[in-house]
Amino acid sequence: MPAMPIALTSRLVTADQRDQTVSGIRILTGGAPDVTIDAGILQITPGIASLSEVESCEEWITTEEPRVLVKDGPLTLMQTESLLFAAYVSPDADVLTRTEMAYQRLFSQMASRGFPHALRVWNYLGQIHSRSAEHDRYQAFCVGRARALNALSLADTDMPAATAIGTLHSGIVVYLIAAREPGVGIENPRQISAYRYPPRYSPESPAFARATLIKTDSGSQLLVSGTASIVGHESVHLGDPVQQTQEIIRNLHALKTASGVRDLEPAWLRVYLRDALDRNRVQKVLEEELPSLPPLQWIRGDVCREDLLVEIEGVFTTQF
Ligand code: 3EB
Repeated sequence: MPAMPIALTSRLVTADQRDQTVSGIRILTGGAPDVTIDAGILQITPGIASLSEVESCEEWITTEEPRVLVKDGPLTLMQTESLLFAAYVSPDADVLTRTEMAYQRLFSQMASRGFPHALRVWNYLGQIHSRSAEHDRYQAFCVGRARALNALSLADTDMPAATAIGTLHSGIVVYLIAAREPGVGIENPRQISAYRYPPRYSPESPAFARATLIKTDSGSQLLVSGTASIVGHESVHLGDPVQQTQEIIRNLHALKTASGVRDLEPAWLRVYLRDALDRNRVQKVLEEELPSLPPLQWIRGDVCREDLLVEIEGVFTTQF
């Protein structure tokens, strides 16, 4: 665990709850990929669309002041005393090369600024299932990411929690939160670690951890990666959003147990649906299976395996 607690919190807020006195990142839904700076906040538009009636947005914030703000071509970043928030937006005509460039640029900034540990990374790209040569674009993305990270010899234990989702826009959007001290990578005993998947899913395995456990000034937080209906390395319950959601809840539960922290509960969850029409059925499963329903954000997104319909991520905390 980090020696010092990390001053990071995350939440879902509506427009009137936004607070200008904090710094961090705010994730906006709707619109094409873009990043703007609003005081100490990087406002990131990954190109995803909300399926919620009440528009809420995800914020990852710190009470620390912004010390460095940079906007330089595809890269935007903001640095505080103990955290680095960075985003990279680029065209995605050549996904493999562009992803490799994005990761090289982001991770070299992390290293040179003294924040070598990525705690959480999000990746969005358009047309995630279309094929170029023998690979689909998610696989090309995995190869580009792996090339950049292999060059840095990133240890398995330093893999960040991550998301990789397809959008209806074009472009690659990668954003991350990095720290001076590492979090603890948590793997799910019900699933093979993604970085050990057999090559049939991608010639280079996906480089991410199932979750990152961090210690913050308000207790332990488990930053949970996009979690799908995968057991071992196989997709299960093909075509059935209800059973996929039930499997995801088993995965989330196993992850929570594997973290070794007692009394963790979801502070909020983001649900990606391939098909907006599945929402009511998926919501019913969450209502039935979770002891109390946390704030939910519904997003239309393509899970990176074509046979999967639902993916859920979020943050579990000891205070709720
Ligand atoms: C999976 O478990 C589902 O490539 O960064 C989830 C989260 C998934 C992150 C990534 C992929 C990624 O394999 C897909």
